[in-house]
Amino acid sequence: PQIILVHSQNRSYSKLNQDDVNHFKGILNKPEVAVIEDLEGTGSSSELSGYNTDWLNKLKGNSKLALRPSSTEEVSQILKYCNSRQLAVVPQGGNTGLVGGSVPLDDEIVLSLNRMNNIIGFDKNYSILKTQAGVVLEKLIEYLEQFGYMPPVDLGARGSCHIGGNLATNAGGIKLLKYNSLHANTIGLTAVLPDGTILDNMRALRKDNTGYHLKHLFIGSEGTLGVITEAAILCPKIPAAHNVALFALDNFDKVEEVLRASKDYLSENLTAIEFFDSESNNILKDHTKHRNPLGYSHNYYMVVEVSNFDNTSTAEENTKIIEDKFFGLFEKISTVIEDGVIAQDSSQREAIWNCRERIVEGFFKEGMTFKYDFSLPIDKFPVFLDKIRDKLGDHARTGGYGHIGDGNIHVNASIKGYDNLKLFKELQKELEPWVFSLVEDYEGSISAEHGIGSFKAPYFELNKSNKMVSVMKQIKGVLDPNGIMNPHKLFD
Ligand code: FAD
Ligand code: 2HG
Ligand code: ZN
Repeated sequence: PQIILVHSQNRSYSKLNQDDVNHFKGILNKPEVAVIEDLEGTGSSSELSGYNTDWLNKLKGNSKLALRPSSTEEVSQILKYCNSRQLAVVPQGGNTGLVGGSVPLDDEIVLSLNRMNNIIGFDKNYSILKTQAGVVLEKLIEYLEQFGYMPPVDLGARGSCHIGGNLATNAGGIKLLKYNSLHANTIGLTAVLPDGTILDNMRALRKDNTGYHLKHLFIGSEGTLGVITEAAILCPKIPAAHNVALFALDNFDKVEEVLRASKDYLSENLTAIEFFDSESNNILKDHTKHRNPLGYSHNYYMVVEVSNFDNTSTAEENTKIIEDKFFGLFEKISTVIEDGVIAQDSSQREAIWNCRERIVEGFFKEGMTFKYDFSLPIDKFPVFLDKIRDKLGDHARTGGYGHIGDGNIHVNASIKGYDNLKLFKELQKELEPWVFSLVEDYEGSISAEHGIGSFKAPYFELNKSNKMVSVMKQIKGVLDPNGIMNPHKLFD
């Protein structure tokens, strides 16, 4: 069983009452499914417990009410009322966030987007997808396939995360290297401000230079400025063919060499490049059913995905093009790698990707995990990992993996099991101020892609200049003067 860290804060928001609940029942379509409540706090609603608990099982909020609107108009009415009553609100997508941003810290109302799950359509002329925010990413992948397109973003949580959550966190993932960020690919957005104002920017024009691009304020704002309800997203073509290779290497200099060679030689055909170290590989073996075809004796592993975009080729020609690319790459790195394997079919492709993507699951099963998500100069990755390992000693198993092509390393360190909360907290006290200031010394970022949430909020200001924080707080003050949106997330 997982221990849940109960987070309780004293704040000056109004206390939810029966009149509030009745009001929401009156304004929402299908109140029997749109309003989930346990005002008395009897714990009778197990459904509500899911809305209160984060993916990592580290946080357990105390919300008595989850609302599930079905339209932008309903979101507007909810927020308008909450704003006037000074009731705090946590927007929630698929609740897969890893930084304690998507659940209440106290008794905030959860505003879930999970009923706003309609795909609006796809414009093939301009390859723009229009969708409601609560659509699960995997559903968008499946929908776009019929047109030969795909979302520009993909990540391990694709089966649960919402596109709205992806936008609210500006999620990165495995495709960012090739297809760029959601900031770059979002053409239109509808967001609802805390006072109920609907900012509808869904005209979805590729070019529109009329004033400030307000949509960017909501992308990556982690639910602190308003609720994203719809989006229009530029989507790339599914490549005509693709394949994946796994390489094993004995030191980090060689990892860098393979990165450079892959970028140089494969150029636009390189669609993903990821790495993981031996401890991450061992964790995968110890806690999941996934097995590394290159074994467990190497120090580093890299996953390289190559795609071909030439639609005029036949399937055989496509396979040959990809093969040639890999053989060319092999020639360049044959003296650098210790071992390598190319997938022979789609199930082997999946198996190779699982070696990288299921590491998260492995650490989760090992025990309570310190999870860091840094951007760092690449030459600092190994020294940084070593320093964290030294600091934690035998108390934790520490691994490094991630999106090496983007300069983004995930450091996971798990203590055994979920029972020793005292040890976790002691280590955390030692580790965090030190580790976050080290990132600052290296001129990196304390969040490459997961966001700040509540876990990193105490350190956010360390990593940004005072002037930048001050402007951000001013923006927050203008859009959310009563501070009802996702309190204590982002800003401590
Ligand atoms: P939630 O977890 O529900 O919410 C995340 C934040 O966004 C919260 O602050 C919430 O308040 C806010 N929010 C959600 N929806 C809205 C909305 N409609 N309007 C306003 N605010 C909103 N992240 C990466 O960047 N890259 C990865 O490679 C990656 N891989 C992952 C793999 C696994 C197995 C898991 C569990 C997580 C991974 N994540 C990754 C983290 C997470 O999946 C992403 O941050 C994802 O974008 C969150 O989407 P969600 O719908 O689950 O949002
Ligand atoms: C990934 O890239 C995700 O697998 C999760 O961003 C990383 O859990 C983590 O630390
Ligand atoms: Zn990641």
